[in-house]
Amino acid sequence: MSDLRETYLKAIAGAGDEATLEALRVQALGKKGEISLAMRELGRMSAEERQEAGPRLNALKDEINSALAAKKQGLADAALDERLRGEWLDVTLPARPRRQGTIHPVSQVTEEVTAIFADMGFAVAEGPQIESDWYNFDALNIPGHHPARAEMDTFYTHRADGDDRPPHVLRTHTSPVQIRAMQMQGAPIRVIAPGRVYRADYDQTHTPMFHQVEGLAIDRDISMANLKWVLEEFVKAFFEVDAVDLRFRASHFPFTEPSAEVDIRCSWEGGTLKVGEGDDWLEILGSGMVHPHVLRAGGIDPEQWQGFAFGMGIDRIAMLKYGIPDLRAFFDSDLRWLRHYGFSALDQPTLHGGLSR
Ligand code: 2NM
Repeated sequence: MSDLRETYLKAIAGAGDEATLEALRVQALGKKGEISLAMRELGRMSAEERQEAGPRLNALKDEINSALAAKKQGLADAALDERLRGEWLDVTLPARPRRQGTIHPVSQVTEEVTAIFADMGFAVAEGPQIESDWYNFDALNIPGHHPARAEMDTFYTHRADGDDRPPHVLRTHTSPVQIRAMQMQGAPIRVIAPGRVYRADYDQTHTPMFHQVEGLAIDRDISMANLKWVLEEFVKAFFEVDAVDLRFRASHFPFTEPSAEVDIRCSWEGGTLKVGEGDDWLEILGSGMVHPHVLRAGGIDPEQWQGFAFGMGIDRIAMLKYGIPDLRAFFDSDLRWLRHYGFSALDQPTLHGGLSR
């Protein structure tokens, strides 16, 4: 019987899988197993012999059962360890570019613009997309009767029946963000306000939602000369050229006086845009000195402070820089378009790393 014990414990210890263990169990403890047969022999023994052999066989049966259970658990633990080793994954590794989603050109260009202006000391300001008509119009020197209100193709919200207050609007520009920034921060101030804006207009070059970035710099002694330098630095950095030629054309906006539209010298040789050379001019933004009424609406004393402001379309400068022909495709969510024009999540625009690669 001690032979039996040693044989089985050794075989169990050496078993490599569950099937082998089960075969051993049947061989020892099954209906016709060796130990079961030995137990059947007990009936033919004398009472004395039985008293001695019975407990020993029972103990052996228990011992083999425990050894089988322990080995089974050991095999399961080893299998799990093996699987964990095989499926090990470093979740801190960067995602594989291209097989994941891409950064939309509007997001990429917003980051580029933000990096350039941050380098010149401009902070980013944000505000609501649904605005009161005061922030969107009145504060910007656009009174109720002003034609600019009609020209803006504004989207209006509805008031409840009997509520006579003027309705809120979807902001038609990000200027209300700058009014809020002036009110919260006071002067001096240097901010840009990038974000979504809305106008009821849809054709080849207009979508009802588009993106703008506006800038505002207010201090005691700010002039158009500062505006010109800041815009030159911006255009050079954004289009990644060493020299640019800017042209200021007198214009009119209700919120600036004087106002100017800014063109950059360019060429369109072979259908591709080159900035800083050639005989063509490309309009890229509007600008001017902030109107005293606007400063006052922002809680800033126009006798003490003055500043410049500018605004441009992010979608438009994204098209120009990256050669994207159709504005409307920007917002179609077409995955093939996004894979073609989108950016890798790893391509973070920085001034030192190069804005685009
Ligand atoms: C433009 C053109 C000229 C502008 C004005 C302001 C504010 F709020 F400070 F008065 N922000 N942006 C501005 C000025 C925007 O967009 C074509």
